[in-house]
Amino acid sequence: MTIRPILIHPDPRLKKRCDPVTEITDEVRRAADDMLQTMYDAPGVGLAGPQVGLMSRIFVMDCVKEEDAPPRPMVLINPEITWTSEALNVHEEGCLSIPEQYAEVTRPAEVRVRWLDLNGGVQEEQFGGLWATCAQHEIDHLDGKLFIDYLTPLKRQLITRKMEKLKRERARL
Ligand code: K1U
Ligand code: ZN
Repeated sequence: MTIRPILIHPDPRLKKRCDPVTEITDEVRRAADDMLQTMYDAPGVGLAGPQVGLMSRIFVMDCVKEEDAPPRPMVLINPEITWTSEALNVHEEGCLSIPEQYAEVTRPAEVRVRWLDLNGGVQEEQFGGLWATCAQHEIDHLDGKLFIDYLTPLKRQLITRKMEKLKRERARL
């Protein structure tokens, strides 16, 4: 397993809609393993393909919060939201592609998601709490959307300028 570098906004790959996975090959399985390791190492609770330059509809997440609970690493391929609750939830979001920036985003409180697992089996599950927020955040990544796209243009511009500065500083190192 390899930790892959995480792309930082602004990057054109983070604005593109990803292609469906057509076959679950060893390459897809390796990418999923690497993505999980990269997510845990960051650390984060989710990670989507385009964040590591993989322009395919795949994301990983593990939103288990309890210290003593076992981890629940999940790999979701070609995920689709099949139902959203009318009830909304406001959650503070972060993004591994926009380090150290956080903002409140309003989204459906619960979602049902259907996806393919690594064996090609169809799975469907209803998520609430951080799981629901994270799944929606990650599916947005697959559609080229970032959480800052929900903010005012002024806030978005401010964060984008900070990220441009961060990237310049990192490039000088
Ligand atoms: O997609 C990403 O950039 C990952 C992102 C997912 C996410 C976080 C919060 C709300 C919605 C979606 C992150 O994991 S940011 C880091 C983070 O939230 C975290 C880090 C360490 C421990 C717990 C959470
Ligand atoms: Zn993100």
